[in-house]
Amino acid sequence: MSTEIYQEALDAFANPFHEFAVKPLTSGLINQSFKVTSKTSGNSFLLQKINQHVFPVPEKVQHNYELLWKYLQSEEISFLIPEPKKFPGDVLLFCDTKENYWRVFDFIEEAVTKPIAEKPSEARSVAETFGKLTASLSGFDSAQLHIVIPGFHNLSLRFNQFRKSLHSTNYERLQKAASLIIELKERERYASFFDVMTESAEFPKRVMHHDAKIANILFDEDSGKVICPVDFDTVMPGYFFSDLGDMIRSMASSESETSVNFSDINIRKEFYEAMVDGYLSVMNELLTDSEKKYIHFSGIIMIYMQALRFLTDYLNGDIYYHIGYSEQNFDRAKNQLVLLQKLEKFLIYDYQFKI
Ligand code: GN1
Ligand code: MG
Repeated sequence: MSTEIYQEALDAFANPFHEFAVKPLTSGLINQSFKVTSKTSGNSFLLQKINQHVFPVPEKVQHNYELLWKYLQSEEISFLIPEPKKFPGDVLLFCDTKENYWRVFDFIEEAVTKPIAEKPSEARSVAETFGKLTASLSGFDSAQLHIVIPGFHNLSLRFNQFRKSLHSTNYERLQKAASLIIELKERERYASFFDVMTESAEFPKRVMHHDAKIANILFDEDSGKVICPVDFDTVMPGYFFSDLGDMIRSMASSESETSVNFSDINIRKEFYEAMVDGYLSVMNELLTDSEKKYIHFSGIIMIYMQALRFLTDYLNGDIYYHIGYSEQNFDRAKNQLVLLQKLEKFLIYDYQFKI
């Protein structure tokens, strides 16, 4: 009898007498995913264990996805998202005897993901795609969505969590992080600016993906075209800068977020401009004047937030993000801080930006 973590869920979803090849997919930092392929038919599906430390009520995550799926189907909006598959009993979630929660998606074949954008046109189409997601859902009542992680992209909250992590007793880590801590503290004004912005009616809540990095886009292996976004766990009402900001974070950078070649991290102007242009080409009508005026804050807010989150987790002892090696959260935070510094310089010189 196999003791693999996924076995019970796999048996519940599929015919236990069939043989399957199961391949772990390792790129996510939160959930555990497996590509399962039937040895008989050759067809595959995606089996995923929801991280309950991050999503304590998995039902809420699945409820949100079902709402989105149904809305996008019923409105006949041509916006593709992966089909959620049901377990016997017509349910979207399976709880195994260890109280792990599992779900299944249609597996989209001949698709690839990328940690970094290869050309500006690619960055533009990703920006159009995430823009279209929000635009397609502009008629959807976002109040129906569960807030799966309260304050998820609230920069002040993230700053406060960072401040608390400074009380850590891991002195070795505090010492190693000393210069990063100073740099991040010096930028507290971004959190204050975030508060001012989000208190104003000029910054309305919209349906946001909240993890709009390029790694969450499937591309067609042959044509290189965008197929669809994935990872909708954090779709919630939020502010416009979340998605554009995560795109800038993951596509304007010349290095991926896992890179430790810190001196090679730069802002790629053509990619940056392609994204802002692509996003506006879809969202221009929906955005308020203030949102457009402050559009260049998007990257600043999200990169700063990610640097805070990675360093907070490092100081807290790696309790949130999966890590591949002991100092990875430190390296991730440093990567994001360097990127933030490069973006600040870029915006000051190229956009006469005042920060
Ligand atoms: C996490 O879902 P995943 O592993 O792609 C995180 C995002 C971060 C991202 C950094 C729920 O994304 O907020 O931006 O890592 N998701 C959650 O790559 O915290
Ligand atoms: Mg995610």
